Amino acid sequence: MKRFAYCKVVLATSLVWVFLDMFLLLYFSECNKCEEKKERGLPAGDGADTVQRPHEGPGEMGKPVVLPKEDQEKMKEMFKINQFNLMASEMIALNRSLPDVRLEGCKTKVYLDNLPTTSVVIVFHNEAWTTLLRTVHSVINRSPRHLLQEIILVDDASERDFLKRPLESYVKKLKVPVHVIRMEQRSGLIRARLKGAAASKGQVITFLDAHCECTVGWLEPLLARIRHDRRTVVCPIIDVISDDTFEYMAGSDMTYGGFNWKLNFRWYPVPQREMDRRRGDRTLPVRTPTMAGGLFSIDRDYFQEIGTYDAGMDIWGGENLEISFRIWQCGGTLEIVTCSHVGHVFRKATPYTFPGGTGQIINKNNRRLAEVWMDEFKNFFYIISPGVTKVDYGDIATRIGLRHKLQCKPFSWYLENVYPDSQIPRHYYSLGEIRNVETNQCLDNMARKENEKVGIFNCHGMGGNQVFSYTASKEIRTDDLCLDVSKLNGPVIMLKCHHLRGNQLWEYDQVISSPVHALCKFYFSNQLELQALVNPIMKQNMQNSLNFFCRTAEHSWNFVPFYNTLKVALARTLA
Ligand SMILES: [Mn+2]
Repeated sequence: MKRFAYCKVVLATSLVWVFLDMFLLLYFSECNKCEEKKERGLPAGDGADTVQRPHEGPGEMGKPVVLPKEDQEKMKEMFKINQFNLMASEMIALNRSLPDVRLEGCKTKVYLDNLPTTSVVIVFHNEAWTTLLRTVHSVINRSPRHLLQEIILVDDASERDFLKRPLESYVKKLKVPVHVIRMEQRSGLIRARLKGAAASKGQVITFLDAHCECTVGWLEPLLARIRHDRRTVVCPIIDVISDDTFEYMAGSDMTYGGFNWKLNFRWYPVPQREMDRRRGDRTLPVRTPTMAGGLFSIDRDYFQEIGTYDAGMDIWGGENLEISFRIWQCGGTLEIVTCSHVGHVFRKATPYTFPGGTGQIINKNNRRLAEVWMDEFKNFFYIISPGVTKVDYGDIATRIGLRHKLQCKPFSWYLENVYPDSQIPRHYYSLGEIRNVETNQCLDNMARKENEKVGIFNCHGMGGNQVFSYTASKEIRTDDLCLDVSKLNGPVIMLKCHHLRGNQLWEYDQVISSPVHALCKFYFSNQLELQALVNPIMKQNMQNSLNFFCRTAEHSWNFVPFYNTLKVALARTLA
């Protein structure tokens, strides 16, 4: 009996101890995590973060600055200097607080301790003091100190005095090394970045624009991807800083980079296949076909290996698509890291002057891009941009040599594997005009925008607005717009191509009395004129009479499009 009582006591005390242990274990392990999270969440800087700093004053927490009526005149005058609201910018603290705009799932991610260090390279030309230094302060305050090697400011021959001595003495006092490098003459973004990159010592180079603001936790997820695979090139989500009020607005993680036939960079919705690949987890990086160009991180040695930038390109423009195509075609990966947010002041007009004129420079750069990387798909660019083929693009032998040396894949591979929803179709039947052979009138997009009617105009045979492609997925598209018949009794309009067929599906059938298109009285042609073509499929399939008919989601409608009986032919116009 006595022994039993003894046992009970021992059992009870040991149980107490077990519970106590478990409690302590849980308590401390939880707390460890908290400490760690706190550490990583906070910037290593002087406390200009979202937690510790008072959130009063103009623009704090990314709030818009609204100027009183009496300042409007002066504000408008100052706006012209940089093409953003300089007056508002000057009212906002250089280390203002910003909201944490990350997805919830991003805030708790933990990164390896041995991330590579980075040099941040910022090119500027006549930048405003406040926007430039707000960029610098946001980098310093929101980057873990041990990951930030240095900041390199490359001055592309600015004329403003405050960007000379005063800038140098200001940045000397900062607690991160900030070097100011000067270009001897106006050289443009591409060459200035190359100079900054050559001077950098970090394992990674992070390029930023000169009017950015980095938010909490922006750097670690970028570096973690490069640590994971050094051939991954990463971009943050680019948030919008209003050029009017400097309000900070979170960018979307549901768009990624593409381009149109004119080789303009454009944002498009992240397609379903990319959501599926990530199993719906929006905190995972998005594979993006192209980058916007202003903000990205790249392993320093890898940047050299894949051929930095095309030094034959001038000033600015096209270099972002060039490096995007090159990364993908030559074995790398390009991602948007959705847990990293950096704001950028988007402007409606450029304050810069370009030696030689913007248009000519961009045409030259884009020709180099098309000639080196795009193979036969360059025809889409040439046919929609009449005149561009006359622009001299210099010598591309070294870039072609680079492509061979790196054994880069063809552009068709890129379209097939990286960008199947591209505006340039991987497979297509025709690229040319759609002509009414009786009236010599052509379908013409009339430079109209999305949601407007497609027009008809005298054929000019110059391409441009009269270029349409009938693609293998049976769309009729002009650039990134598709002919769409979504309205009952309505006109045929141009809508963003959705790749879902439906109202954008155009069938052609050599048998005119096909039962399907009897429902749909829309047809383009009963006579085809087809000349030498880019694509052999075209020749084979389209030498005979060609009728388009629409097949839409609703088979039973009885609509009469506005050019119901238009007779057209497809002809190639590219010289
Ligand atoms: Mn910019």
